[in-house]
Amino acid sequence: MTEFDLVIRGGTVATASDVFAADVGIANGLIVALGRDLGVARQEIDARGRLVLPGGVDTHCHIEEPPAGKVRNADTFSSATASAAAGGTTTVIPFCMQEKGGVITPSLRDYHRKAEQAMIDYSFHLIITDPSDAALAELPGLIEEGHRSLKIFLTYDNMVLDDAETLKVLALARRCGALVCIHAENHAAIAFLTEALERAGLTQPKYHAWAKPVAVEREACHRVISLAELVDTPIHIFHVSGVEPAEEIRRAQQRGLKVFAETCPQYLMLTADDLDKPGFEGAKFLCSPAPRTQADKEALWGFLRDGTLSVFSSDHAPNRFDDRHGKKVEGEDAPFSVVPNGVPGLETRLPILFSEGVSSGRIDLPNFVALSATNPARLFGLHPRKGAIAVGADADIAIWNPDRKVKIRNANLHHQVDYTVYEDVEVTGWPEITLSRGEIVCWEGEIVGHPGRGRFVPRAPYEHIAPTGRFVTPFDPVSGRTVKGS
Ligand code: DUC
Ligand code: ZN
Ligand code: ZN
Repeated sequence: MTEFDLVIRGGTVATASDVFAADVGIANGLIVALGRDLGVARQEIDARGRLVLPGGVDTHCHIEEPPAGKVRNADTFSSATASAAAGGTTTVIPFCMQEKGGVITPSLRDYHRKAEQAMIDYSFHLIITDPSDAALAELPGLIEEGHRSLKIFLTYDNMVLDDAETLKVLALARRCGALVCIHAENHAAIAFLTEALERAGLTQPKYHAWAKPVAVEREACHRVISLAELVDTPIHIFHVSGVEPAEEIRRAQQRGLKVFAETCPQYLMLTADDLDKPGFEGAKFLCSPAPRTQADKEALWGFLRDGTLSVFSSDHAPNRFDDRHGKKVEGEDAPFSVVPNGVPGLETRLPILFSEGVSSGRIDLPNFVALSATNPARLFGLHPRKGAIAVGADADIAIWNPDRKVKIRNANLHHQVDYTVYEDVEVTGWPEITLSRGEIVCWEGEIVGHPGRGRFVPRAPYEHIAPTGRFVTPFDPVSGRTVKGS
């Protein structure tokens, strides 16, 4: 008779397609059996009345990035991954950033060293800030090593790529087999609006949303979709904030393009009004794209249900509020344009989606599993090892109490940021136990995993990054060949 290392007994298992009663048998860090009344185990978890779900896969989170001027990330790999685990997440993909003017390898070496303190498994996106010949020459080797996703920005002074640079990265990604992720906002338009607002003396945090209206995001989405279509490269659009950009994406998908997209908790929970708090308080909510309207918030659920937005990530940005290395880097009277962007959220991502989605009846449980774990794992080449409860998958599992009510309090979270934008929000449903490769890393809010147990997960070529084979003219500009049937 098989002896398991661990059996999770009596729970309700949910996958991206099914919900069923089963015990989960684990051996050597893997799921080895699913069924009723599994046999002997060295350790057991009683999961009666609980949901047994794949551990979350958070494919957009900022962890221990190098300082930007005086701004420093508050989290280390150790604190960020502990926080992720406490929130039911078992794999993260943060960002290794190319230093402007430099190549990528030194940053990547350094980032791998920092990540050795992770408590859960991880992979990396490579942020390309400067697609110089030297940087582009390194990329095929780095992609081959398993770094199969790149991120580019269409805004921010020190990171923006113009259309020609964007095309270069897209073409290389297609040649080498990598997914290009995009921060889509129109840089020149934002600079123009920011300057005009500052000239008019309108510099408080609430004007961040005026400098970045939805049109700048919609335009950039449309543009990058068009550029990707020209070279037939699959893309993934990050942090979609509302209806107009989501409609651009849906149109592209309906035309058969490989355009994928995500949204994040802040766009389901916040509006531009949150930036309009007394004093500097609004800076806590300042993120890009900016939070939109109540109508956008509500409509995003429809795009999550119909698959236009197939991934739900945190975009965890660990900037402290009351800190000269965080939101207050230039003091409390500083204009919105110098406040670091982003909100923290590794630990609250899944409780928010579960509570606002499943408990509130907006999405069903398989949809929750798909958005939080299975789809991101598939889209980024981690599936079926990650994001699945299936025989042979890593035993990355979160055991949820669907009825537990928790009032979110920053004091109870495990990140090193001094605030959450969800302070006092009550959620229904909470992950009580998290396992990574069969080891309990969080038990009832207590971190029991150790830093350094997480492993880098290299990614091989996979289906989502394959081109469609369709071109806008009878010529493929990447291969230089004339093609038929376009
Ligand atoms: N974009 C991100 O992806 N994260 C934080 C800030 C930003 O603008
Ligand atoms: Zn971004
Ligand atoms: Zn981000």
